[in-house]
Amino acid sequence: MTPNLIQQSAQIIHQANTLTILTGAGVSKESGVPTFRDALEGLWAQYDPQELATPQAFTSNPKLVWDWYEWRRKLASEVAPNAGHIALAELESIKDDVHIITQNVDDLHEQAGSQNVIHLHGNIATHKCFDNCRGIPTLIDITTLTYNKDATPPKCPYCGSNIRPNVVWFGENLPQYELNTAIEYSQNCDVMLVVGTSGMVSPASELPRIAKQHGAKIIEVNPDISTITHYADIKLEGASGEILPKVIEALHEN
Ligand code: BV8
Ligand code: ZN
Repeated sequence: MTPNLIQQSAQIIHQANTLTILTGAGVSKESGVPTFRDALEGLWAQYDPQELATPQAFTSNPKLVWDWYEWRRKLASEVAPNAGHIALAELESIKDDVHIITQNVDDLHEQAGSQNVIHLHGNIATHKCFDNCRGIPTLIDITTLTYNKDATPPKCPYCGSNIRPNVVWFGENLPQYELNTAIEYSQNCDVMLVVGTSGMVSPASELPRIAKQHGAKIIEVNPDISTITHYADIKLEGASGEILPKVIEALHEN
């Protein structure tokens, strides 16, 4: 990928008043978090992620789905942010008015020092009552519960229903505040940096389109083609952990 594209991207970011960043599983790949389509190993390999990540799957086989999330939660708790996360956190310190919107359920952006990250699809490290018996969401700290690890999922201490991960499943609405804020940040940015997403899942996949329609420049970082690529102004083809530090370096030269 030509250094010139890095320079151009740094120039555009340097001139931006408001920068919105949308990330997907690709930004966490170099930390060792499998992308959504890769997160199917071992006994889950025969399942389609969109089948597992649904309220129907949890209702019909709570243990299978719970254990899949426990495997992913444990993995996410054992890895560290990579140079891509760190570069984005640095971008927040270099420029005012930078907003990060993520589809990821890990907290690697926060671990890298990013503030006010909008999690569109929830957070795998927190849990709630499946029936939200005490209001949406009825968050439950499972570390305070004693339950038999083999008889998973644990039960809600208030109503006895199953406890589930505090993530957004397919067919479920996104949390209202996060979605409205993400749409606002997409409508009001000069530049949107889209990092490591295939752009296959809506409404997150619509945010770059909204930004483009509102006049923003779109810079995409991805080693592969996504649904955003054809309308991106600049495509930085490669791994975010390698490319984003170079963009920061070029920004310092600006
Ligand atoms: C909703 C949390 C209203 C859980 C997730 C039919 C047609 C169109 C849409 C629909 C349809 N039927 C239903 C829908 C709507 C549906 C949807 O979009 N389905 C798709 C699959 C067709 N959306 C929903 O259901 C949403 N809710 O719409 O509510 C509603 C209600 C009722 C009925 C209808 C509508 C809820 C969606 C949220 C689901 N939860 N995650 C969990 O994590 O388990 S989605 C999950 O998958 C992730 O959060 C993320 O959003 C998505 C995965 O996408 P990516 O992050 O982009 O990851 P992916 O693996 O795809 O790609 C990785 C990319 O990284 C690749 O491009 C790769 O090249 C790149 N990469 C790899 N390495 C690197 C890299 N990039 C940079 N550096 C690297 N090193
Ligand atoms: Zn309950």
